[in-house]
Amino acid sequence: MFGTHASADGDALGSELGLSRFLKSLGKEVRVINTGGLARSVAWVAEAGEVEEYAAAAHDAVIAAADSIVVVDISNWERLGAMHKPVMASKAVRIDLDHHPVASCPADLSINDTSAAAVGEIVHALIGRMGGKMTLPVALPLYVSLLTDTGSFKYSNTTVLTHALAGEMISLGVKPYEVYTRVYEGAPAGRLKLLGEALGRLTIEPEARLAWTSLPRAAYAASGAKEEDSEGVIDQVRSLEGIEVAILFKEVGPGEVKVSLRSRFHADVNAVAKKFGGGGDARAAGMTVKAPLAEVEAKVLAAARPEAMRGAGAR
Ligand SMILES: [Mn+2]
Repeated sequence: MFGTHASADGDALGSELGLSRFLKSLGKEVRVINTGGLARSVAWVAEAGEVEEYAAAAHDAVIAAADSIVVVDISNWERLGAMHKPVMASKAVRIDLDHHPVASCPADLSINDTSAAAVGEIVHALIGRMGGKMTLPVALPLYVSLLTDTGSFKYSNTTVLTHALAGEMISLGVKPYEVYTRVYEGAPAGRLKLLGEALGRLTIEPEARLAWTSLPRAAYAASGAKEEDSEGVIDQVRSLEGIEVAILFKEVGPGEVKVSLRSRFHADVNAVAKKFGGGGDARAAGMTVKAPLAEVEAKVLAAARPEAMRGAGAR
């Protein structure tokens, strides 16, 4: 039995499918149960009915009777949402597979490797340790997990191992161009329009080595976009020449703002996020702040500007 966070992304879904398909090939009885659906860009990786959406009536008995429960790619088990309670009440052996710094992990067995680019790498190693044979149905979701968590093999977490594993998966029949196209080039119109809204509001502060933008509720309405359509906007802001820190403010509700922070080389955006009750790592962090948009912008920018100057002139 598997679980991950809401709106399962490429790594969450890819690692649970990779491991569950491998275990099924050994004749194990496996159910993949998630809360909060799958991200649109990667939902195609799952076969029809392969991932079940958690419902208390259908699944509490299954969770209670399971021998083991594997939770993947989730630094805080509270993010299991409605499934958290039955998972904790079960007598099953709880296993955690993760590569995030752990916030809350009440597992019996935890395999956490923060040097892994994706949980998919950990799953690959586990299958190897079990003497398992890698096959295309297992390799495909694991490839998706590597592809998405490394930003198409370009983030700083990408290693020789990541590329070696991708090479192995390609040799098994994974088609990089096809996978890339299915994951990244199915953009709905709303996503591009929302990017336009974000770039139209871009503020560049070259003297502070910082760039930021905001997506108020009106921007979502104007573009017909969904919450998840802002994925990737922050990368566009960070791509700007000469900046160290990029910030995106998303108004997710009245008086509630989700903030994403990215840094290029020197600034520790995790330190900024922590001041507002959030977290992440030095290059990528975020938090949700309950206050009006303009107020959140002012406070976060004031905290981020000195951090953006860290290491200025060091290059
Ligand atoms: Mn991950």
